[in-house]
Amino acid sequence: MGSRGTVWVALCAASLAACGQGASTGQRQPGIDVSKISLTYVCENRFSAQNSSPGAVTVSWKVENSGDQGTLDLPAPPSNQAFSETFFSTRAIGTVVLSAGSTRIASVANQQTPCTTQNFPLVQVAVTPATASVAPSGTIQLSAQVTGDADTAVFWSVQERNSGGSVDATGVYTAPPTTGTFHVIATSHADPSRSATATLTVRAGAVQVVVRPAAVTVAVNGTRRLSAQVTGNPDTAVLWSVSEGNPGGAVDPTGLYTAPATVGTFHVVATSHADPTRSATATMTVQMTAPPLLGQWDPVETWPVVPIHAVLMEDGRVLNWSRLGEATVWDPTSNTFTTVKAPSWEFCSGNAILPNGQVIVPGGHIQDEYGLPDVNVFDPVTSTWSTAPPMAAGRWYPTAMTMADGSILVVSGNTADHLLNQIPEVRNPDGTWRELTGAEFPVPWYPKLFPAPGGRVFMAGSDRHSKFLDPTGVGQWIDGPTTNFANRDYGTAVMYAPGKLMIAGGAIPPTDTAEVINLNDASPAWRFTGSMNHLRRHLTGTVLPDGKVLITGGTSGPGFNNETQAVFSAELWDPATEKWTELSSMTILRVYHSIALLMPDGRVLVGGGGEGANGTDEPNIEMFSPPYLFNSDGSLAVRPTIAQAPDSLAYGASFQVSSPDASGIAAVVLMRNGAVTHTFNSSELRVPLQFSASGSNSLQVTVPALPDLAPPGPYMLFILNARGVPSVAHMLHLG
Ligand SMILES: [Cu+2]
Repeated sequence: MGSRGTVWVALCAASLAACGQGASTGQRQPGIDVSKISLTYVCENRFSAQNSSPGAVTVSWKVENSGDQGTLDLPAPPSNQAFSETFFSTRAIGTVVLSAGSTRIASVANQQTPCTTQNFPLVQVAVTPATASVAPSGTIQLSAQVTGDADTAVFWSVQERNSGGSVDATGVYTAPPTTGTFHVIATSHADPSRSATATLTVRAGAVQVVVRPAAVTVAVNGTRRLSAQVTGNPDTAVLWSVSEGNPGGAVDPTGLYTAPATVGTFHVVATSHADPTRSATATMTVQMTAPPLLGQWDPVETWPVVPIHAVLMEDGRVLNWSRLGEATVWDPTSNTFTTVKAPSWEFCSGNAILPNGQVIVPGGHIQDEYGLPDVNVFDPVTSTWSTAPPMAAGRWYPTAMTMADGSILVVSGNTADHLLNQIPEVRNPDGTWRELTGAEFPVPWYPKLFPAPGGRVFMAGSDRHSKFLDPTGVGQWIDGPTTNFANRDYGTAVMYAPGKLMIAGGAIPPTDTAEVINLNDASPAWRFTGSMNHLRRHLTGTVLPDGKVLITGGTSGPGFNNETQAVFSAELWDPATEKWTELSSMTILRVYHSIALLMPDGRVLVGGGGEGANGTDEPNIEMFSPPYLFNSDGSLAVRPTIAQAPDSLAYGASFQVSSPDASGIAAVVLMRNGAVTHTFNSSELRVPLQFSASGSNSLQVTVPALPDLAPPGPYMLFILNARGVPSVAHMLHLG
């Protein structure tokens, strides 16, 4: 309130007329000194009542000749100013009369002056879109912009309550099954007297069909999966067909196209079931040559639990846990599982890896949106959990990450009291916690946090306003650049090279856009890179040792977790060309609560999904072998091998890697072991190393001097040949 008071005083000084001089015409009344109360017109339908009497008073207002009225509790003046001011809005336009009981205090006309930031630099809320049409039971993402206060949070509500549909905490509106006109309200958290309304017309509108990809090149007899998106009708089914009939190939009811044995250009049509007059077409170019290598998915493997959280430990085993069931360790060498019951319910916690290789799990689950302050640590050497000193308050949906000095930063999440935990906390290397009270801020759940140059931390979303955190002392957020797309709710983010980030997908309805930033630049700025082949939400990005970014999972459909439009194909982004290549498709849909994790053998574990948001529970994984593991004819590539390398490295050290393939090595990289949940791996980093040949069987390699972009902990050392084929990793410890 203090900042708004300051603004108001400045406003009065700048414009006496706007401060309602002479507006106070009341007379003394028992109990209330009406001369101490005045009324001011501000702008639009906004008025202000000022109270300079020593105590709080209650007054009423009404718009003359209308039924519009209300009461105001005017607080006593704050200690640092002569009056308190209370703003209110009318619905009717006319002269407003302020009264105490039956005594008239003041009146002032609505001058119908537009509000501008000059005459009303206070909290203001806007909602986009302000008007929209949506199909019955359909969904639409609304967004709210709050200006005039650092606290830009809003509360969402539907004016018509249940009969008007529902809106979730992120602004996703779900229409009722009936048609009508309804209103969704965004109310400022900083100033609950401020709100904005979107008007939504629910009607069975014109059906729209979209097919992705719209153009495909495929080899003779090859296959390619297409997807269709129907909007404007709750019946999203389509009928697939090939315009040219059999000579043009075949398409099955799921959109899987099989090319004919002859070359040519053909057309696959998706026709709306709800409205057969609406359709969309993909153009299929069939050629003799084999398609580019698309990677390979291994068969589905059933797991004891849904891997919602997964951490690659220093010994190559994967610690994972779910909502239901107990935490489990998977040993990929023996394909066995060991149950390791955790001391707390760790679902929806943060996950990170300590410099000593132990897994730290801050926070956890009481019930949906209520978080534990518990901190548990898993030791891979003994395969046991231990409890550690708790945080100051609970955290449900926080992000935990390891910083350059080895301390653990935890940001966001809900407390045990169902409040957003706005104070970041740091676990010092000695295991004690300190609160970053100088960095109190309503950071949305599971923020995308990365180490940044200079010991800082960079937050890359999921909202548009990226920030730097100075974690020293009591901490401080420093505003960073704004992203180009909207809020990437349940999008993904990766650091594919030191200081270089990509964010992709997310939002409702989902986006196919991706953006990059280079934190090493003097003035880092987000810019769009190529867009993915598919719209994706609940996708997971995984950095590969060659620096390319693998995207798996997600859905193209609207709503929070739309399984009907899950995306099965993987995609690969090449930082050299900034282009995407669509890769082959997995078997199981992977949306909310699915994960992806780089393994030491260069494959990517993709699994999970479900146990929330009406999702299908998927206690299983699929291993993906990226294209870099194959020759161009599809046979397995011969991989370079590491004969010997150190088990631990110090910053700035120079070390030797023995390899019979040393002369053909083109890259040596450290990949930090991953810890992944909810679309984001908060531990994985890729650190290319300087190296030179040292004889024909050895490489001389240099470790970065600083931990800024390579925090201490377990890493995978890969060597790659000139074709980009990676070795199996040698696991080691940095720092
Ligand atoms: Cu969750």
